[in-house]
Amino acid sequence: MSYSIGLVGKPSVGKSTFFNAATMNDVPEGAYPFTTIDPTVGEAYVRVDCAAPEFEETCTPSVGFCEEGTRYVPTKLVDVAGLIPGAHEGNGLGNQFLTDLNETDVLVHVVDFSGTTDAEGEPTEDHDPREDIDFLERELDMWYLEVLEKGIERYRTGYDGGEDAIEEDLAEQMSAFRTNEDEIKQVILSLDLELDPDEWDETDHEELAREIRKRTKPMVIAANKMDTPEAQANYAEIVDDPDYEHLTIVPASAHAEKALKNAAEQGVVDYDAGDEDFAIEGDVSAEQEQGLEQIREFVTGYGGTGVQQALETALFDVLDLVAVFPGSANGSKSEKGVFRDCFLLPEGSTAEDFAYHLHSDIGDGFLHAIDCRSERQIGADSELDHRSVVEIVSTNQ
Ligand SMILES: Nc1nc2c(ncn2[C@@H]2O[C@H](COP(=O)(O)OP(=O)(O)OP(=O)(O)O)[C@@H](O)[C@H]2O)c(=O)[nH]1
Ligand SMILES: [Mg+2]
Repeated sequence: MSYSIGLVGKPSVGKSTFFNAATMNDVPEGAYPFTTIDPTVGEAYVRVDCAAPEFEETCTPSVGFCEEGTRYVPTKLVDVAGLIPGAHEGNGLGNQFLTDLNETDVLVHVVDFSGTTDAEGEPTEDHDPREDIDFLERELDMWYLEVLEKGIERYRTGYDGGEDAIEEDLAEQMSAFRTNEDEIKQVILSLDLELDPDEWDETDHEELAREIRKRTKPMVIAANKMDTPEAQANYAEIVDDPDYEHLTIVPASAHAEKALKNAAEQGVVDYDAGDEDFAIEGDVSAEQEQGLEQIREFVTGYGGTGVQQALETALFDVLDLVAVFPGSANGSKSEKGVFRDCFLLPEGSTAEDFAYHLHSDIGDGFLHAIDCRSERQIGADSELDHRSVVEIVSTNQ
């Protein structure tokens, strides 16, 4: 299974530019709203320090690529159309886009931190990016609320004939959000509510919708257009605002990432996605050099262009995934393609989960696993750390 990251936000914040920079695709970008209409799916990458050098192996990735000891593990990236206020009621391009979001595991909310686009993506000045952060959360919450209320209705009318528990009806109604009865029940209890919707008021409905949204649509904010002084000023102010402290905000410039990747393709700079600096190596005009030096000031100041960092924050910090390499304990000599694969699994995954992830037959025949670094046997229940190298011993190899 590969994970999917959704790029969301109001029109003209730079979603497509971000998408193109991350995937090196060519989706139209434009300074007008709704440049993108259909969601576009591409392959982006997250970086993992490759384990192969520790084993004096070479690495031949089956997917993605490896560059000087860094594995670039593929992830799906979806460029969604812009959301405007009232999308849950069908405004702008409406509900379809909310539905597209359900196909994703985690969201990167691209926000125009420069404040030069209004709520609908039209040019303006001094727009407060906080309004956009609030708006997107509110829009998603309203959408969840609508579906939640349908679930309550379903419970009240005994829609499917049975005497289902409330969490059962809600989980069924909200199944597209990838939630389940246990999670719904946990959320209800965590808000100190009864397991009886007759005891809930409108505020309780809203809180429930919000809490379920938070759990099922975890989010990173990409503070985009940080190459502009306006965005830098807004960023400094917002990361200091206690009301926004709980958010994960990554400063980013999709423009800078794209410029550096283009320059790297032309052989003008030595730059790999996510690097915090670059070297100019080709012949450049004075003008080009000046442009690159401006970008350098930005990337060295913020620790990269932020595009790669936002994707990695989404998968490793927000979704808490770990990367696991299937290995071979006795120093195997490559025939098995020891460092072909690198899988992303939820944190807390055990050796046995990993076996099932490889193949259900391997899981069914699971005997034990071997931690290839220590060459020690590990049991079915041992949890795997990030960058584990594990061999599975199964009766069904
Ligand atoms: N300064 C600056 N401008 C950017 C950056 N990223 C995007 N832009 C500009 O912002 C405008 C909108 O970019 P798009 O990528 O088309 O925005 P979008 O969010 O996909 O817009 P819709 O498809 O209409 O929803 C374009 O003029 C881009 O050149 C950035 O990092 N810095
Ligand atoms: Mg777009």
